[in-house]
Amino acid sequence: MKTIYVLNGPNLNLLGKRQPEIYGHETLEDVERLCAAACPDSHTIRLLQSNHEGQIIDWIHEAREAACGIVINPAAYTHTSVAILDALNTFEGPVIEVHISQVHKREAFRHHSYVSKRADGVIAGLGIEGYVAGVRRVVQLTA
Ligand code: DHK
Repeated sequence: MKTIYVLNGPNLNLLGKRQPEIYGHETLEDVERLCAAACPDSHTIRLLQSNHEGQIIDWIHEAREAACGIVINPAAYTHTSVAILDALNTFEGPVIEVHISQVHKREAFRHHSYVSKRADGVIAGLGIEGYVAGVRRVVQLTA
């Protein structure tokens, strides 16, 4: 069984409650359910969320041994974190970057992503379906 890490950054624990006009009404539990349902028998997901940069980096290090691929919504760390980029650069499998909102339609500071310098695919603006697309892509690349 291959494991896909689905990593989530700050404030995504409030998904469904936080600015639903931007991020929607669905929760991280909904994301987990949809991603699990998108996996064939050969794959499973481990969905994690933290408001702390170092914790996300520790999970990326853990993924080096434990995961076949990573789907990551780094949230605000997308735009600021060289440390998360560096951690992802130590990971050998596919990395798919997901943003629930269409970041390029939003404030200019959301247009730049450090994580995109490593990501094999970038998805923005599909709502939580973006995670499902990310998981499907990792499955395809690691079948
Ligand atoms: C989520 C966040 O929390 C923001 O900081 C990013 C991203 C966008 C999203 O669309 O999922 O800028």
